[in-house]
Amino acid sequence: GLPRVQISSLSARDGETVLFRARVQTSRAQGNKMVFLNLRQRADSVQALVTVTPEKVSKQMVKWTAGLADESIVLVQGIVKKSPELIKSASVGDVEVLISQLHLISGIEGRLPFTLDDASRPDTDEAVSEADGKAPQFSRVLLDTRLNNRVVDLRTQTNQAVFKLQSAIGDLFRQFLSNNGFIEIHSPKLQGAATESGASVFKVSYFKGNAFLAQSPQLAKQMAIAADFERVYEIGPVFRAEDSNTHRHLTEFMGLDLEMTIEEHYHEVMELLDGLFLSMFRGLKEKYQNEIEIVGKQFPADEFKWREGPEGTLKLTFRQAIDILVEDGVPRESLDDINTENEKRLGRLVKAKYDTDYFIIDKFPMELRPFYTMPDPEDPTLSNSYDFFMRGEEILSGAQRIHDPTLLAEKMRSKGVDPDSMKGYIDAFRMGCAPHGGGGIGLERVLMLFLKLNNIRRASMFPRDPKRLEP
Ligand code: ATP
Ligand code: AMO
Repeated sequence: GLPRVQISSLSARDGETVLFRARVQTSRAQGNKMVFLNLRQRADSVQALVTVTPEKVSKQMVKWTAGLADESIVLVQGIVKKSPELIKSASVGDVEVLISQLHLISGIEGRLPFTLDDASRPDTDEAVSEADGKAPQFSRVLLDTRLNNRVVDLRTQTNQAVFKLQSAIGDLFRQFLSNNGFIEIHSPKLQGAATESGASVFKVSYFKGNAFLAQSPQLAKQMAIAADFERVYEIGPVFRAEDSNTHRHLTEFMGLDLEMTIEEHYHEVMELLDGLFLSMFRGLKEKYQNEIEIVGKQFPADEFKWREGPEGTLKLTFRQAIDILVEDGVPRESLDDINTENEKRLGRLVKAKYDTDYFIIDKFPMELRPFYTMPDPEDPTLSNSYDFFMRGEEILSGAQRIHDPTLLAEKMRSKGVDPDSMKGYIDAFRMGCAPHGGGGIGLERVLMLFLKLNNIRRASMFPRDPKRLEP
């Protein structure tokens, strides 16, 4: 039979008879002798016609075609014809297909919850975002409705691009680390104890006892360093039992984690992480401009900005960050930690002053960081730790780690963690371990903030939050 073709190739096939499978995006009957179809493959679409012809197409076929439900999948055969005028509703708008045969491959049961056209407009939840004066044309479809019917929502051009970009971030992360001597590891997600904080761990039954879902590959990646792997990374699920119903918390997210040995200074890790982010930003901008623009039509955003060249990425100490906020009028007493609101405020202040959406803060107070964080040797109330930010929101957290087992056990106790519950982990340091540090990135946060999607659920194909375990 005929080879099957892609809709995207049709412009180059004027006059050919082609066969392809596609979804019916829309159908529109004109009288009882002709039907216009808009046929779609992922982000590409073309106009097709079914017209009564004496030898091939009967009136019944036209009638049947007119009754096809939107989003049905059909196999069509037809001739490609240059179209006299550009068809604006189709992405391949310079040709149309005159259909001679059409088979239904998969139909629709009942009615779709919303049309793709509706799903392609910003939902009303968007009204909460900074609508910069312009009134977008809101759709009636709320985010919740989209997520309940995610399969249909994911078919929009926007979402096809969003998840292509999500995949690209993973690719760029892997490429950069692989080029820099890292190997990929796979650590267990079933754990005997909590690693980050006891409050945010999911307990699951495990035969006659209990197990915990990993809140981070923290212990395993450090133990890989104790085992002399020197530079390791992992892309894997991270589970957090946080009852945080916010725009940026999920109960399961994809962690991009890495850990490496340090020769002299924890800044070696910061530099590497910075190089990693810059290579991801550049890679996205250079290779995925088309996808970024497509998403921008549904989620308008000012272009993501970072600093290049000799001055490099802006780095502030925690103290400097606090000073910037105090200077802007935030009472110093309220700034033991930087909460989400102040984080965003700082992001805006930094953007105004330094023209960047990306920066680093280091030297956090020790008391704000997890037990495995290395104190600053010059001031033990501070720590050799850092957070990275995009558009004023945290996307990475990391630090140099304590590799001395005695100090580690002491810090555990002071944070209310029982060292006996992590014996295998502390033992790793009793058997000798090089100085090391690393960081963990939330994939969905990076995607959300790069594209300014305003809600992390849009950056997750099937998001999990305290109120959602389905679909
Ligand atoms: P990370 O970004 O490191 O995962 P986080 O954002 O959860 O951490 P926290 O210090 O626990 O870090 O919380 C930071 C902010 O997140 C808080 O200031 C608060 O605004 C918001 N937040 C956390 N939990 C909740 C919650 N249950 N409800 C509403 N907001 C929350
Ligand atoms: P932390 O707990 O800060 O650090 O997590 C690292 C990064 O993961 C993302 N993230 C989240 N994304 C979505 N939903 C959540 N509930 C959520 N919580 C965190 C953020 C955050 O910056 N073990 C350390 C990392 C390390 O030191 O290497 C850790 O897990 O982008």
